[in-house]
Amino acid sequence: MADDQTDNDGEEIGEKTTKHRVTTEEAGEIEESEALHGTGDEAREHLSEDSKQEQLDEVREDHMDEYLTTDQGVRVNHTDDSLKVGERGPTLMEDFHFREKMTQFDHESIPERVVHARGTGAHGYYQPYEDPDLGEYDDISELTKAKFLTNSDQKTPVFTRFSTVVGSRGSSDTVRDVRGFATKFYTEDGNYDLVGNNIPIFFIHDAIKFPDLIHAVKPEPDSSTPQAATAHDTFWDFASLTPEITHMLMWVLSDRALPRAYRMMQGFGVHTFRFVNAEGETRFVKFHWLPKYGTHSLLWDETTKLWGKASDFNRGGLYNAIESGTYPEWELGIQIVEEDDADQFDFDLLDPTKIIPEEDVPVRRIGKLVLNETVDNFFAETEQVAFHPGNVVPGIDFTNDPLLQGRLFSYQDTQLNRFGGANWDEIPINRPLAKRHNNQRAGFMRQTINKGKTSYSPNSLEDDYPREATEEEGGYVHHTEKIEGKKIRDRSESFRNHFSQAKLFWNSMSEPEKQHIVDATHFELGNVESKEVRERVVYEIFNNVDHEFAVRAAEGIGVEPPDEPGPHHPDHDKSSPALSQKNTVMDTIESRQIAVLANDGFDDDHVDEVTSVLEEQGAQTAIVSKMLGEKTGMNGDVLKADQSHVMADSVVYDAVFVPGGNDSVEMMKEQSNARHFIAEAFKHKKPIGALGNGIDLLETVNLSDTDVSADGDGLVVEQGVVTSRSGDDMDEFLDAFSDAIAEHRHWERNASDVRA
Ligand code: HDD
Repeated sequence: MADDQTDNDGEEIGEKTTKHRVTTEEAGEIEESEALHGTGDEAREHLSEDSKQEQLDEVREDHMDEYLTTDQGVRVNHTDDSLKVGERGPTLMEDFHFREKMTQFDHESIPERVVHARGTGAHGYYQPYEDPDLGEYDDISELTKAKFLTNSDQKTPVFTRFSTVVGSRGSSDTVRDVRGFATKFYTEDGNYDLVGNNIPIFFIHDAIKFPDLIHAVKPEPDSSTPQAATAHDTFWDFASLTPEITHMLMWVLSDRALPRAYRMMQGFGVHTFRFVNAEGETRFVKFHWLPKYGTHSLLWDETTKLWGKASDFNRGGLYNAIESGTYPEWELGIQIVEEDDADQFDFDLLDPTKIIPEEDVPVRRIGKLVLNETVDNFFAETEQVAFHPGNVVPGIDFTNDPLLQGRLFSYQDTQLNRFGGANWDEIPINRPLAKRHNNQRAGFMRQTINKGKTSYSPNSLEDDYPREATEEEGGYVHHTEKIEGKKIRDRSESFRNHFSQAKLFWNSMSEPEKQHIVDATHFELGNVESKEVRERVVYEIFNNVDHEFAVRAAEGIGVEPPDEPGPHHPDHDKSSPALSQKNTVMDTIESRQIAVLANDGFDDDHVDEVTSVLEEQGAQTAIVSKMLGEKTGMNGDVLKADQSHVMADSVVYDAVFVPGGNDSVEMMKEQSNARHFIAEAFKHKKPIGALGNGIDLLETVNLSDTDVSADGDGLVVEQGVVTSRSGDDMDEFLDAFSDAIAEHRHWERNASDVRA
């Protein structure tokens, strides 16, 4: 078979793949047989957006109006006491209900994922663009024969799981970490898994280093601390000795590692993959997910508070967005490189620590992903979903990226550990919509009942079914590539430039973004006890990226700043605007969370108008009061408080609005929690709106000591603080407030005089 695949002649390969069975004489018989058994294309299911849900419906179960039963279906008449000899006597072995209930419980947990244990997922669909106006549409059937990427009439059902990498299953969502972004497409040609991250590159070149990387970053083996954090000796020790990690360090230290929400982060396939078209021509491709709501981040200070106040912040955010009908959405982007152009870059396309700058190869937007359905059962769906980068369909193929090649082994293997057997692909969430027939028919927990006598190939007893498909019939044929070489354990010279793109990243950051990276080094390396490690990171890694960066990092961590740039520092001032979050989408407030601070006596008109206009634009508002319960406005409107100050701080919201209303505002001026709410929102550079004497609450945080003024009768807009004391110019106020929210943060604000 290997010989067959070195031959690029499609016709011949097609013939050979069916060599055991299809003789010309038998052709008529097979055609007849196909009609009976349904292997022909015409018999393929036509998928719709709902196909996966319909398949899952077959196993969904609702217990309403049902009796409690044992697993054997016997109705249970008493589940609160075990069967005993006398009221105070020992429990009896014959209590089958107790035994079953306890055994099931004892076996409820499965091993958590060794990485990406903490996550959440949702159902949705992918659809290629049909209308060029919706994106930079090209008919990409010239590039790939993958039907789910080219047939714009079809919505392919998907399941997407987001995750953090390092923390265990119960860890906090908002830690500094890479986020996983894995999507399973249930295509008519079988399952395709795009198992990516929210950062376009990776830590290491070769999968053989993955266990070292993960051992270094996980809690240290003696103390088992810290949880879900890179800020400790072993990670930075490994990093300081592994210069290929440099580019990734810059991303992980940046705001990208603190996404505001899963729906507000990019995704990347990371590796260079290969597209194959119907003619067998191939091109290199990089995949991008571009979020409709922009790429926005939390501030470090917010994340640490969220660990306590809302440790499920990202998980809950995805669930609530979907349940409220604000569906998370991404465009799928591709960067294409012709095979002949692969050598034009100053890096190797097979090196997973490099991006292709978007300014060099633009991202073409070819379709959209919409997540519109939450799961019914977290364990059955999100925990049991099993991804594998090796799950590809015709039209998509691999490259020799050594990280990718190693992943192709690891994922299948890890599922065997998680599920304890090979039949995990039969679990409903993993089951493809495309028909499955093969000779794998046994193993733990086998669900399918395969009929027939034969489970081998070739066979003559059952007409050689299930039979191989030719390429024309949709059979997957691996890309033919001529490879010659010596067997060596080494790394390509073309992988050895570790610092150039790290410098590109640093150069591309706005000043606040640079400051956040520096602040992150102070926390991360500040937590490293070994001075030697701290020094090595500064002198051998950071100083070979950018001298100024290295000095700023050194100053905060008790390391003598270097005198001059490191010997390998790249002497270029190139930048890539696409890398800065400053240039992300800022024209929508859809899915933003706005707190409205109101107590009894609030101005009903202010609340009514502001909340209805913001919600019309897709934001969600929540009334935050001192206590839960009903609040009555000055004109008699009654509102229910969604949150009390004890429950929710400003860190949970994107913006805050303070309506007027004497009693309401006077009460809040006396409440330290309400003042803290405003001060913290201000410090975190969030948009703040206030009408009427709501402005007085803002004054309690010493706005006058900052550069921001709320003086004036009419509309005043300054550094994201939008006020109007008269409230007469409501339309202008709403426009300005909405623009301020769309901007997300107001970096120009100097919040250092405000104590939060
Ligand atoms: Fe991995 C899980 C993404 C490198 C081995 N990986 C996992 C998940 C994501 C990624 C999103 C979670 C899937 C889910 O939600 O169930 N991994 C990546 C990316 C990488 C990468 C984008 C680099 C480009 N991974 C990588 C390497 C190896 C692994 C080099 C090993 C050689 N990854 C695994 C794993 C996991 C996994 C151990 C744990 C759970 C699982 O697979 O299903 O096999």
